[in-house]
Amino acid sequence: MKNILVTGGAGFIGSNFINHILKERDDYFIVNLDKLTYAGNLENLKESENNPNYVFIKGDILNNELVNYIFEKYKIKYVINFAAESHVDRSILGAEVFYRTNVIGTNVLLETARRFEVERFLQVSTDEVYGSLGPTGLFTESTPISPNSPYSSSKAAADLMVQAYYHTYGMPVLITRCSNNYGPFQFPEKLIPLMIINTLNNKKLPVYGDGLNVRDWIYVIDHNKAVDLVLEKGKVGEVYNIGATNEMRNIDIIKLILKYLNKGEELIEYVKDRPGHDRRYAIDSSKIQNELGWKPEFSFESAIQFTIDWYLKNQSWWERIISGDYIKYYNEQYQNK
Ligand code: NAD
Ligand code: TDX
Repeated sequence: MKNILVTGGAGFIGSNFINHILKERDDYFIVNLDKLTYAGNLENLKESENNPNYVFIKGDILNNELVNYIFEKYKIKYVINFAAESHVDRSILGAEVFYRTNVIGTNVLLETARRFEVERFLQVSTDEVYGSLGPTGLFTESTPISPNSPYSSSKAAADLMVQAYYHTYGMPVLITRCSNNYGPFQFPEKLIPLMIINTLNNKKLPVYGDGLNVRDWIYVIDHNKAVDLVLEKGKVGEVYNIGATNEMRNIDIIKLILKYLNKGEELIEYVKDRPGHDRRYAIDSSKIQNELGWKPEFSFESAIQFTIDWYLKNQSWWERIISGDYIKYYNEQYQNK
């Protein structure tokens, strides 16, 4: 049995990881440490909560004593660090918590993992650490780090720290850098779920700037399969880019959602641009494909339809979210645009 600490497992990607992996494998015992911030939601884990190979602990990765207790009690040998403040717009409204969780929190995990001599420590990073691309070219693992938002700078800081622990202490670390994810359980502050839910509610669809910014989209299960593979087979000290070669302009995604839901384009509203808005992300994932044999399995055409249908079928999941603190955030983020 492999005892794995998964942090941030009640969020979008982490919960999909746990639900998927517990179905696929019986050799993992997963301890999920999550603070349950606004983004953490135990409803995402209903199908896993009674699994004998799973335990949930509510707590903060910044809590040294708690983290130490978990490593000791559960004899943790593997760590996957998904826990983070993850939304760029929120980092622009208030950056401090991003540096606390994403940088210092990662340091607490690294230090503890070092003391307990873990076998693998996987840091879940993002393509945003590379900054922004012009109209051509792709991010490779050797593209220099050049983050532009408080969020991406906090993720880049964590990456550099993880690499320093490899070089200084010989810690068996791995870093994955994935492009934009979509799928079930994504918090509706992010582009795709926000646009689906606003469309269903006949609310305006706020497009930042000219709507021509490009993101490279990957279905969350493809990302998680890659994370699992890197944990098992990745070479320590290395970075692996993850992406599905699916670049799209924001406005085209929004139009696709409108069309699928049979709504008109009059809902689209161009608003003030995001400050420092990165123009284009695009991932070269040939390293993980050639060295570890990973490749994306889901086509965008079918997985985006599945995702929209999921939000249609799971209205009570997102209605509970958008009736709470979300209203305050939404008004602050979008009121003066
Ligand atoms: P999310 O915001 O949906 O979930 C984050 C989770 O972390 C939540 O459950 C939250 O409660 C938990 N958390 C936050 N602070 C914590 C703390 N101090 N202690 C313990 N738990 C804490 O984020 P996500 O979209 O699932 O992203 C997961 C990871 O993947 C992040 O590290 C993010 O940077 C990275 N990533 C995300 C994307 C994407 O498109 N969403 C792409 C590439 C990389
Ligand atoms: O209301 C909106 N209007 C809009 O035009 C929102 C929320 C977004 N956008 C644009 C901004 C981006 O160009 O859509 C694009 C995608 O925005 P987000 O969903 O906020 O994602 P992004 O900023 O690209 O960052 C995401 O991908 C990398 C995740 O949030 C990060 O956690 C991940 O690291």
